[in-house]
Amino acid sequence: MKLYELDWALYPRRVGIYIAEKGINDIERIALDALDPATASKMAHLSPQCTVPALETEDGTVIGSSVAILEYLEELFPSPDMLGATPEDRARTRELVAVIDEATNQLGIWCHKASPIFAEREEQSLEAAGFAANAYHGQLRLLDTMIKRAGGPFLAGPQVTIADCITMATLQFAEEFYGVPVPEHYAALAVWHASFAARPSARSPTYPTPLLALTLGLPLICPATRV
Ligand SMILES: N[C@@H](CCC(=O)N[C@@H](CS)C(=O)NCC(=O)O)C(=O)O
Repeated sequence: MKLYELDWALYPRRVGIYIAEKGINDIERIALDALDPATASKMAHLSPQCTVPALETEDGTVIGSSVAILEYLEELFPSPDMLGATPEDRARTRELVAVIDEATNQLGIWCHKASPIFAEREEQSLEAAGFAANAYHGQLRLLDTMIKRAGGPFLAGPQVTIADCITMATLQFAEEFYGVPVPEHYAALAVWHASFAARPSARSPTYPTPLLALTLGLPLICPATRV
């Protein structure tokens, strides 16, 4: 199997953190270069989504969505279980994934509409970005409530699930690439984040320095007003 990725970018990090947690060694990792003009056409050849991560399976099937990749790998490598042992546990994990997926979508809109890194590619709108910034924090607030109910130490309860990997990827990318911190007053989320960030799977990647010059400081350009 081959995993095509930008090894520092948000959605590929979901899979990178998962692979490290799971201890999978037999996937060939192919890192693309975000600064290489040829990368976009390489992605376009991989899948209709034209994005990474993209997993090419042994029979040549290409899976072009991070959550589908994680669920596929769970089927191939069921141990340790990172989805949930019962239908109810699996529903709980998927519920968390839906919340953080929506948070990630809103973070994406916030960045695409306000960060200078997208200024030449997309129409900018501080109004749209501001709505998205608040919606991002609304999803984090919801996650905070869900964590309290699950009782920890992980998002869905006693075991690490794909929801932890996906959430870590978003919070880490928001903080380290765009300068968006995890609000400390979402106490359960902040405690979970501090603890999961210390795991070897969550070690910070190296970001392309020329990009950081454009991305860091997003909240200074367009702050969230309802945090
Ligand atoms: N829904 C997709 C989103 C993947 C995605 O947007 N990946 C970004 C990197 S983090 C990408 O490849 N962007 C390339 C582009 O938009 O041109 C998934 O879950 O995998």
